[in-house]
Amino acid sequence: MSNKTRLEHLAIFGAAPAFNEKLHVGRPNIGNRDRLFQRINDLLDRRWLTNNGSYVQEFEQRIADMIGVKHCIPMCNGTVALEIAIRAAGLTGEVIIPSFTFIATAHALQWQEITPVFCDIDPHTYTINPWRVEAMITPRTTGIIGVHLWGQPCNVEALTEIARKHNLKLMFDAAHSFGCSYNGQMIGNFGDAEVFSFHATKFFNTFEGGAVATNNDELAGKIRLMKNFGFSGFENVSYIGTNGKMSEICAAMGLTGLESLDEFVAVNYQNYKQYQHEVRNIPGVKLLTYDEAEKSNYQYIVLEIDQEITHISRDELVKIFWAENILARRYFYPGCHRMEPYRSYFPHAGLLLPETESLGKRVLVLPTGTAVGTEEINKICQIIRLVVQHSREVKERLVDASEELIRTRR
Ligand code: T4K
Repeated sequence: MSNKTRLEHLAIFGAAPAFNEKLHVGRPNIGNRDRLFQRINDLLDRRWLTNNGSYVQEFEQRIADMIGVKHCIPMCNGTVALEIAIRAAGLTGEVIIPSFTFIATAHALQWQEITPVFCDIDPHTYTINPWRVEAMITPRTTGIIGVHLWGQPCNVEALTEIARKHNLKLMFDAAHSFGCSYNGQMIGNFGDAEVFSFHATKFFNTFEGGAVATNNDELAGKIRLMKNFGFSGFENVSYIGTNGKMSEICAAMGLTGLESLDEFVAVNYQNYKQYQHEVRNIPGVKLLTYDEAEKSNYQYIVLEIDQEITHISRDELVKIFWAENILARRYFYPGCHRMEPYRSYFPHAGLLLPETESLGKRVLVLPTGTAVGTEEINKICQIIRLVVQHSREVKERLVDASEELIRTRR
């Protein structure tokens, strides 16, 4: 890892990259391998690999207890968990969601021929703007799905009030929010249901996985049947269903990860504080802050670039990072409304989404988690400082640097 103190040291201008190996956003956290291998041996010995095995049952109990929710039903991934929750809750017609989210939120609806209606975000919290939601309600609207973006809770009270007033279902895509709280209560307890993702890239993972949390017994009953083809006995099917089951090996990974959860959060917190400290005096660069009075998993390091001040755009900075083997991501650019099929269905959706359009151009996500340490963060922030300090010169020289570099370094 070389030191970067002058523009000639930047890889985009021909120097060696800051890191020999690519530094990814979303490098999985791995718990205690011995414990994991013990569990894998055990499930192999027992020859019970899936279909509500004992590890899945134990995992289900552990996560429900941790969240303090009546039901937290493990699934094969977050997207299928969303699809099942949407179906079980009886959503049809149109459902209001933010466009500023991962595409799975929209696809989980459209996959079932429910129209996602894109609502703008609040410019301060970046979560769905409740004051804009009401304007999007039509006679076809059956629900609202808020997204606790990057672990930042939505304005749950306002959304609950709107849902109650208009007799709509309220759900939350809580893919980023496992282990987070809102007003002291764990995420997983709000709305009709909340959906977690335990994908490899999340701070807590089960390789692939997800869960639906709900305090509604009837809804939980439906979800349990639907994730297992609708079977309510060996030869009795009660509903249309699918295969949303979590496997034993995924639950083994989950149980092992839970034993290291505090450590994962502590590392994320430490990284977050270091990033916060290092970028605090860089003009035009703002780090997304988490409310430290709440529980948080600190899993996303989100930088907002104000180009008016930095004179360097978010995209130029990302280009510079990639040349250094720092694979910063532009989550969630360009917004679901600018991706297919929604772009074709609603070509003018952006007109109603000014904050979404604007935020999508300003933010980038940086590496954190147990794969990143003090030295790496130091180096990343040194590069930001160097680039912002010499932004005008960087900009001029960038004109000559090719897009090709990003593509080939991936
Ligand atoms: N709702 C929201 C709001 C979500 O953010 C997500 C998923 C969902 C719903 C759906 O949940 P799941 O069905 O996925 O459980 C990644 C994840 O695949 C996705 O789970 C996540 N959100 C999204 C924000 O990020 P991509 O397409 O950006 O992934 P990819 O393959 O580019 O990986 C990201 C980085 O992680 C790469 O730089 C490489 C690194 N990586 C990845 C994997 C899989 C590793 O180092 N090791 C690995 O094993 O979507």
